[in-house]
Amino acid sequence: MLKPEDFCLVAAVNDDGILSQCLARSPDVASGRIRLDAIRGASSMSQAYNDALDRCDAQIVLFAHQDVYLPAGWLDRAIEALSKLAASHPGWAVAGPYGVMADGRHVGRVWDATMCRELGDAGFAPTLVGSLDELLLILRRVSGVRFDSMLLDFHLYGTDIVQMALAQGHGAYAVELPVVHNNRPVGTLRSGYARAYAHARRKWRAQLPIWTSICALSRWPFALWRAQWRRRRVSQRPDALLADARELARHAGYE
Ligand SMILES: [Mn+2]
Repeated sequence: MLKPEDFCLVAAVNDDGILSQCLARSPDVASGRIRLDAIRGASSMSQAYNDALDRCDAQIVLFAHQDVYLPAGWLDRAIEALSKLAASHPGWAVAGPYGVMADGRHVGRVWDATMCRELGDAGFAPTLVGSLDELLLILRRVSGVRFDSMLLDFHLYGTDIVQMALAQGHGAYAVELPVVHNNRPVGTLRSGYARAYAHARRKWRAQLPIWTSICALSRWPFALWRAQWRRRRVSQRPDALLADARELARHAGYE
């Protein structure tokens, strides 16, 4: 059985206001039950996350966005769910509350502030996925799986680490551990995202197509173009959060 000391939480932070209104306000973090390692000035997410992995010795390392809120009781639920996962799927290496299966179907349960609704449904068993949403990645240190430090930018590292875990013979699972993603609209999938997409397409060319929560990685980037087109009217990302994280958690019934 896991214990609270077996967990460490890592976040790359570029807005301390958002951190304090979301992730740092999560009851398990505010009480100090989960240690938080906040990284500032990261040059790429995979580099920042690997550095954080080296700085702690926790068995279970949680990598979360600064705009994620862990509802009250989350750590106890995680201890139970991940202990069960280790019993039923001993080869698990990566997990998360929201993912996409190899056939493109989504599985998980999170409240999404931008969509103003819950994504996914309650009551699913741990499900093998080919990609996990980067809002929260749960890594099991004993697997030896790490982020690819060659990966630039701040995109597609969730899909990449899942594919690496699978390639190394481990499992990656969506588990029912709902959180609030107090996100703001993403204005563009050009520049940084398009660069990461091109890299991932080359790296995983033997596995394509790979479905992600944004669009499919495929030999021809039609899915990327479609996703870019759908976002053509999304204006600049707003500076302020759309909602109060704790109110969303209560509204969702998560606490
Ligand atoms: Mn986010």
